[in-house]
Amino acid sequence: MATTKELPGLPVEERCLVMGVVNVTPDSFSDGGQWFDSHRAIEHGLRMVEEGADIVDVGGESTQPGAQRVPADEELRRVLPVVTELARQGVAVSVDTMRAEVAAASVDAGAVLVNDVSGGLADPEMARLVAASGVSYVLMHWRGHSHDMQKRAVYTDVVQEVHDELSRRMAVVVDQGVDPGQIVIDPGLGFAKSPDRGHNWALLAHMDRLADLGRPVLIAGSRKRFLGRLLSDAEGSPRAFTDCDDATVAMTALAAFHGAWGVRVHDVRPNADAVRVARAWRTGGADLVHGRADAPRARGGQ
Ligand code: PMM
Repeated sequence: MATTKELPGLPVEERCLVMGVVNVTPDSFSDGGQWFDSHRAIEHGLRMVEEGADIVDVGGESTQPGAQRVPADEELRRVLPVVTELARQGVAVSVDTMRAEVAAASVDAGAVLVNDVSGGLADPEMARLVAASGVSYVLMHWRGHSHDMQKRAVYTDVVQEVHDELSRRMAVVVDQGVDPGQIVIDPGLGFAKSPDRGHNWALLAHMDRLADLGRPVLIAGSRKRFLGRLLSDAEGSPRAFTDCDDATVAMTALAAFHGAWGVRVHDVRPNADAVRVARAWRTGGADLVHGRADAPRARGGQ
């Protein structure tokens, strides 16, 4: 599985890329409320770049299980100032949205990646917008909106079904004009995947099957419920998501080692370290310079 893929507007590194998450929402399960204020969100995004984020993913709508939708104008109000300022400062900005209208305004404001958790299913205009703008596009496996998505976590063979559903979605968006070279695929960990039935782990274990689709793979399991479930205490109570960052780093190291194109994470610095360790391990240090990996901006200078 190749780690290096050129995608429009995005950095190219030999190692796995790190996408830092800024949820400009009052209610995301992983960091809800912390970055709801746009100034704080911008500062947080810039800090993540200093810590080693290659891309900053800005979202204005929570997609946690059970979440209700926010109106488009409110989503725009949340994300646009943050996208605009980060892009102005030279950050590779991704916009996490299911709406073509929000994606279009964000691309106009400088976003280089549209991260659509619905894989084009939530908004029939999305594929055409992505095609016309030529930006990179994360196409995620999705079976329906968050308010009832866990009811759809029913599979006979989760790896095969996610593979086939992603393949069909890719064909549809390509038919609508998207160039396959714009697409990153994502198994959608936690989206219509049951933490009780091991769906997320099966997908991680068989990431190579998804890579067979011929496009880079993004792994976005940071702080998700299946990690908390894995690390449940002796009484069976899940570990709080706030205490799952170490497990996230372990997942990042493994995903990077096994060829993920990128990881989407909340706590950037340790994950930026992990992708460098994975790269050095995988290559036996062949591309290190005097034993050094590439440094994040603040640590190594420009
Ligand atoms: N998960 C969330 C939000 N955006 N984007 C992609 N591509 N893949 C994901 O799995 C994904 C996403 C929800 O998690 P959060 O509350 O931590 O942002």
